[in-house]
Order: sequence, then C-alpha cells, then structure tokens
Amino acid sequence: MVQSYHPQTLNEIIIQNQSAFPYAKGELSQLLSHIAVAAKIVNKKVNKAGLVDITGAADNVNIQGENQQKLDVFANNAFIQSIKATGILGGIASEEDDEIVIFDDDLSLNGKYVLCIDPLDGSSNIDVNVSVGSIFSIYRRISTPGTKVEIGDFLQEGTKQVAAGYIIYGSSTMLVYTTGLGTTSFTLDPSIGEFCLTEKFMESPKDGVVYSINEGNYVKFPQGIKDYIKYCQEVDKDTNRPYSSRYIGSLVADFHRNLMKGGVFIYPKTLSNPSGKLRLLYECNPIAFLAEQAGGLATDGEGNRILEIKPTNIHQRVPFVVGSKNMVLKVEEFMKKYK
Ligand code: P6P
Repeated sequence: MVQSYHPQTLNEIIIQNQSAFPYAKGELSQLLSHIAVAAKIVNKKVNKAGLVDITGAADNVNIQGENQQKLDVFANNAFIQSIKATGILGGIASEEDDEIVIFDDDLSLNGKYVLCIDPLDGSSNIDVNVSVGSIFSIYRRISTPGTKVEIGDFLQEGTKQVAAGYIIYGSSTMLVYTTGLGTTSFTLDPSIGEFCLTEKFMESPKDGVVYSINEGNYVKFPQGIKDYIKYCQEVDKDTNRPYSSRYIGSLVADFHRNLMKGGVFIYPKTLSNPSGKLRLLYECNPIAFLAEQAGGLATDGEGNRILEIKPTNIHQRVPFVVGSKNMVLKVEEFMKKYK
C-alpha cells in the first residue's frame, strides 16, 4: 500500500483560519502566502551564501549605521517585490529603508494593510553560517483607502497588529506566525517547496533554565539586570539554578529556542544606549505578539507591555525582555527594586 503524503500546508491552514478572521476576505491570506514566497526566495540564497558572491557587506550603510550585508539588500528587495505584487499592501516600513516605502500604483493605493519588516535579522552572522531570520508585522491602515499610506499607518501600538511572524533560516527553515488565534509553526519541505504544518497553538513553557543576554555589555547594564544575571548563576536546586547562558546574537534564533524550550531573552537599556538596541516596529512588536500568543510575556524591563508602547518613529528602539512568563516576571522583580 503506497503511503500518501499530504502534509497540511501554510495555505491550507491560512484558509482554514481566515473564516475566523473578521475582515480577511482572503486578502490577509494572500499577503501571508506572498510573504512565504519571498521567504523561499531568501532561503534559497541564504543556503548558498557561502557558494556564491552574496556574503559580505554591500558597501553601503543603513539608517542604523550598520554595514548592509549583500543578503540584507537581496532579502529587502525580495520581500518588497513579492508583497507589492499583491496590490493588497499600501506600503512597507523596513529596517533597510530610512523612510517608509509607499506603493502608489492604483491597486496598492486601495491596499488595506501595511507591513513592517526586518528582512534579514542577525545578518552579521551570515558569513559565519549562523541562523538568521526575517521578521514581519502586519497592520490594517488607518488612513483613507484610495490615498497613499501615511506614517501614522505604521506608528500603531503592537496590540493593533493583525498578523506577525518570522522565518528562521536554520538547520531547517521554519515559518512561525500568528493572527491572534495562537502561534503556529511550519517547516519548509524543500522537496515539495511548501511550508508544512509543524505545531499549532504553541505553548511556551512558563519557566525555563536558559537566559539569553550579551554579557559583554555587563558593566553598562542597569543594576537590576546585573542582579538578575547573578541570580541566574547562583546555585539553587529547587529552581534549577545555575541556569545556562545561551546567546547566538541573532534575535530570531535566540527567541525561537526559548519559545520551544523555555527561556528569557534580554536586550536591556544600557548607559550608552538608554533605549536599548532592538527596534520596536519590526523586531520587538512581532516577537512580542508571538510570545504572548504562546503564553509568554514581553516588556521593556520596566513594567511596560511592549505591545502597548505607542511608537514615535519607525526605527524607534526599546529595551526588550521576552520569553517564558515567570522568567520575564522575575527580571521585572529585580528591575523594580531600583525603579
Ligand atoms: P549584539 C542583530 O543585529 C540584532 O538586531 C538581533 O538579531 C540580535 O539579537 C542583536 O542585534 C545582537 O546584538 O549587540 O548583542 O551583537
């Protein structure tokens, strides 16, 4: 008897869910499908990075003052071109573009959504073959359809996201997304070119034994963070301490491991960077949405829920504490002592 292989694909799951989505009428499903197409295009390049002349800097610098890696530029173009083709999106705020990218063709002017994206997060790891990722966040526009989207369409609180997700280009390529109905993961099956369902309604462990932070910045951390790191390193059999320190330097990879196994990721404010490093619109908000949908928490380390922060500019940075609920609460406990 020949076994039939029919995995549930991303498109099937999106369509199943779209009926539960108040105003999708298929547009959101199309948007997510086009994001998946762009992800497959990026995946193909990322997997060959060492073989073709695509690694290394693209000898220009982005607004963050960071060397744009060639794959950054390629990934940015891949997502913009693939998503613009849908005519559903009015524009994009990207880590790689100083200003919002407005689509002014007739179809896109009536687009109901806008996208915030980090097309290739952790790109400095590309040359050393460490997992990198793409992170996206989708909002309904609040400006009048039929006109060009405006900056206000992008500066909405994270609670207004209609969908968010990431692709992790690792030992396997996975897409993890949410539309507010739980966090769902898919794994790319290269033999059929489809993202196939891996896990529905992911539940992040409430506790974990991994803390992720760049301890190279230790001397610049707030005292509460220093105290928390020492807490993680103290011996306490009842609470499985000392914990393990795991830090890849690629947000998507660090977050994905902690989402699956439990753990807390911390990129706090420091003396030199009082707003931290990570960007609210296209790193912290989408990751926070996914974390909360999986039972986790995401704050700025000072009791403010990431998703409730009102953005003031598209490249705004915020301090970021995200992951297992009880571990985020413990970080907050230490930080509160010095509030
Ligand atoms: P640091 C990558 O540049 C990134 O934006 C995240 O992916 C990652 O978590 C963080 O920066 C790493 O920053 O300062 O520890 O190298």
